[in-house]
Amino acid sequence: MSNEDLFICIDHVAYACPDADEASKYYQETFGWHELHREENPEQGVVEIMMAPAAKLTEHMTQVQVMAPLNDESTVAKWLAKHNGRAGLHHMAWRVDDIDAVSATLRERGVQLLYDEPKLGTGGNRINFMHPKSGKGVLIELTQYPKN
Ligand code: MC0
Repeated sequence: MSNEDLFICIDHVAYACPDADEASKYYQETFGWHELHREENPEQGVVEIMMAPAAKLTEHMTQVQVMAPLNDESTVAKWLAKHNGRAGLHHMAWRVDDIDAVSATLRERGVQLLYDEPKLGTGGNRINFMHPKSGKGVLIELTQYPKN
């Protein structure tokens, strides 16, 4: 794949906190942001709320994903514990058109992806993650929207 075809935009930046409802309320009341979507993802061990300054999502808008652990086994619970329970930025997600092709190209370039095959993400997206070592200290998610 050529470099131009790899990534579309920053889809979202993920904020990890102990209480997603409390954080969403703060975003709404203080910043006037909107909840665009929410769901629980048991496989990832999170409840997550997609938020934006606009009430409607436009094509390349970056959202904030407010997420909290569903249980103590969640990777996000582990991350919060490591940070003494303090909320903060957890990862960013880069939108791709074809996660299989992008993953193959990244692997050829020596990037370590966490899963052999993409897993289910928010809104039915197909997702994978680059290990923080491959993201220069940042956990980076790849996310592909469902194809019609
Ligand atoms: C860990 N590390 C991070 C990090 N988490 N670096 C940057 N950002 C993070 N969020 C670093 C640690 O500091 C450590 O570095 C090394 O990675 C190993 O960390 P660990 O504490 O020993 O933890 P592990 O290895 O057990 O797990 C880390 C790993 C895990 C990234 C593999 O968190 C994971 O599987 N994450 C992917 C799944 C995930 O995060 N799901 C929640 C979002 P040193 O230098 O000390 O070795 S789900 C989601 O987002 C979905 C719903 C969606 O958007 O659709």
